Amino acid sequence: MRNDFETFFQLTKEKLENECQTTVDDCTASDVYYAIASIVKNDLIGDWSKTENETNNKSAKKVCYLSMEFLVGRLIENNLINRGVLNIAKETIQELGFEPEEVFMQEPDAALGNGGLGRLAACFLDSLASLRYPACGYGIRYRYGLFQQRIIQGEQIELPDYWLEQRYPWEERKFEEAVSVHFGGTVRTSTHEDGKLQFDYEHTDEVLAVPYDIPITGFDNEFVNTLRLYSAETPSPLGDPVTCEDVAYYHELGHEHDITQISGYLYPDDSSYEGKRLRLKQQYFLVSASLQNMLRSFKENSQRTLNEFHESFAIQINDTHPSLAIPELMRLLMDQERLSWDEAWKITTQTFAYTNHTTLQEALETWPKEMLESLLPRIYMIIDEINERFCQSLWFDYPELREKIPELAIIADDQVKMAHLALVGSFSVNGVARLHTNILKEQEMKTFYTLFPDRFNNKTNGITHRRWLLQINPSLSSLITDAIGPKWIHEPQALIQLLRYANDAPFLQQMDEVKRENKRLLSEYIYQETGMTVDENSIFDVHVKRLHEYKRQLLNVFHILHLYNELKENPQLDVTPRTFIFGAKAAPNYYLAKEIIKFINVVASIINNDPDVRDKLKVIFLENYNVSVAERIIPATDLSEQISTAGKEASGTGNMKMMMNGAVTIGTLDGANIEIRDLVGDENIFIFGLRAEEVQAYHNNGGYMARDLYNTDPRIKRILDQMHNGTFGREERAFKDLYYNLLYHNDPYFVLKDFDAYIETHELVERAYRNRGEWTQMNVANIAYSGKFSSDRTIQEYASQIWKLKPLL
Ligand code: 26W
Repeated sequence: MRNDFETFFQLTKEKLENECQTTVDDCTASDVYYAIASIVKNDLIGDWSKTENETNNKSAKKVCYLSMEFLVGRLIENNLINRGVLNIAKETIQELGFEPEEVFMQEPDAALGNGGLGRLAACFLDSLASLRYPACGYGIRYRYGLFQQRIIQGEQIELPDYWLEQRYPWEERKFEEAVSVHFGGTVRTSTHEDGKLQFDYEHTDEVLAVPYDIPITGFDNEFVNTLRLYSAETPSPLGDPVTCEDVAYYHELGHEHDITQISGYLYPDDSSYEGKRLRLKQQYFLVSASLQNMLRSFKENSQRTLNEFHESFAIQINDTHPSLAIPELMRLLMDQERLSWDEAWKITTQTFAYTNHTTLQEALETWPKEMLESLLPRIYMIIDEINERFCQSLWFDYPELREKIPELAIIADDQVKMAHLALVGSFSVNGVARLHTNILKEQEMKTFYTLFPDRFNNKTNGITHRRWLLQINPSLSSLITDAIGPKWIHEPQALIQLLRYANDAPFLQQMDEVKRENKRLLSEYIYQETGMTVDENSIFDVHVKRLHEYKRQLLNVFHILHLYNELKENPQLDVTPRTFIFGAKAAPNYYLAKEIIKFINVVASIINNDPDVRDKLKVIFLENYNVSVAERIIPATDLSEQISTAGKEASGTGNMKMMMNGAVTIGTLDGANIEIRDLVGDENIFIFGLRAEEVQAYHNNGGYMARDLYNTDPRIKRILDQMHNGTFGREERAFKDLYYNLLYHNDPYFVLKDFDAYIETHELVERAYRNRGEWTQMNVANIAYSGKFSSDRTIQEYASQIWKLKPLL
């Protein structure tokens, strides 16, 4: 089938007739989508079970990636590329009278994540399969993904994302592999005839965890791993409730809702922890189902003994959200497999590895003791024992740390600190960029680092270049392949060879044309979505990521307002036209973030309707920013805004996607921006602002007075006064809370402090952009050095340094 148009077209025709009950002449884009997805699915099924069987037969070690989020986006195009049939599929679609995009966009985004953490998990799965590492992603099959965002009169409105409305062609329901997860109830302690203590978990509420498997295809390698997403359903003694008639019985019991809502919706917070009971149920549901599944397949397939469980499985917990996996494995090994505490603990601490993704205090999870105790009594008992033994080992083995025990304890002030549990129960703890890992070692987890120095390691994030370059930017990809050959697709570090073309005028010309065409395509999308026309020759200055104060979308708007005020004063000002593009969802309960969205949109409506400036400045807020929208914006970006307060953005991954598509970064020395700068050099990036250690110094010693800048910098005074003196056509004191937060809460993210440097740096950007040759050379340099930021490099590091995993060759 691979490279034979006739066969593919014929297959499509049959699918349309047999599965979509339509014909080549009457089919819709949706029919064609289902037909092609079905062809690809059928084609990979064989490789899917072959991968599974080979992994088991060779009892190859497997990594299990536990995550509450997998921000997958669409799979159709990714799977067509990985299975090597994209071109013939496109030809077939055109032959049927449709545009490929028209068919691909029939697939809903699987938006089962909030932002960076969730998308990283999806990129990792793509790299694991493409590098032939046996792996399985474990997550929750939320019926509602991250909310759909609508901007109504400048304000964010959230709409439910019922992504499973239409049949989702990639998933396989595996009812036969369902397991039960137990909540509540009581623990009866007794002594077993083998003399050991016995813990019987009784009177529990039972929930059925039904797995839905999604194939994760490798690139051009017949390797297919699995993403297993669990759905919460009411246990039914009569077999699969979806197939058997007698479900009514449970309906009237009425607790069906309590059960099914466990996989109802994704919590839309990406930085502030909310101690919601349902969220805790979701976390335990995920880890118990996953571990029961691993233990079952271990016992069915492995020749190893339980004490060698960690030889068969490495389990990565994606932030603290799945860290209940540690006490759950202890429960299963002791209560089910009858191992002793020490045997179980030895296995557990050789199996788990933990990744930290944020140092924001408000994001750190601490569950109330009584909530854990009532919902998961046996798990709480085990956490309590882990804590007891840990504190005792501190007392006896580290007398110098005795006064720090309360600070290090897992349970303190009736709160269970999930980060401490993850740290004590894992053999590896990694940060996601060099600066972030150093901050963990020297600040956030300083004492733990002195305790367990060998556990700490850095794994700088990465992105899959197959989606974020090859798929979304085919014109740039073929230009690169024409220049340096196709090696980069398998070995992204080969992109470095592009440096040979940095002074090759024809190549630079073609690079320019590629970017210009991508900007034209995005302009069309912007017009279609917003009715706004944008100037393709303007600088596309892009700021797309979740809305959070530390990501400083506000600083970006202050630059725009500064330019606006300058132009209003002097309309002849010679500035290169700029199109500012924003995309950002705010957590629904994050008031200030929603105020910033409102502020951006008010500023946009003023500027875009002001005849004095609108041919020089345009501000676009693209609603419902998600994976598919990012795929449209990133190839067209000139300037990538990565302006977080230094020390706050653990890594960032959008910065890497922009770099790989030739965009030039304006940013602070934060997260992975530093490693981008280290590679491209100061001549190919625009760095400004406070360093992380300077920000930390202000936190430790004070000394920053935002109001002084208001009183001394007339540009800042003017902008802040405009913020609430009705300039923006809103009632008085419109954005008073943003205003007060800056002046009376002393600007916690140093927006005013970095204002001057930011403005100056944008002037440097202005100058550089005017020199087209120089700018295009900067694009080439950024692409050339982006190979390091492929998640293939990241995964190879995890595999060799943490998971001790070998590819299945
Ligand atoms: C409990 C609520 C909650 C939910 C999600 C708190 C924190 C999170 C995530 C850890 C937030 C997140 O996505 N962090 C981002 O992770 C990326 C992948 O490592 C990094 O690149 C980003 O810098 C980091 O903000």
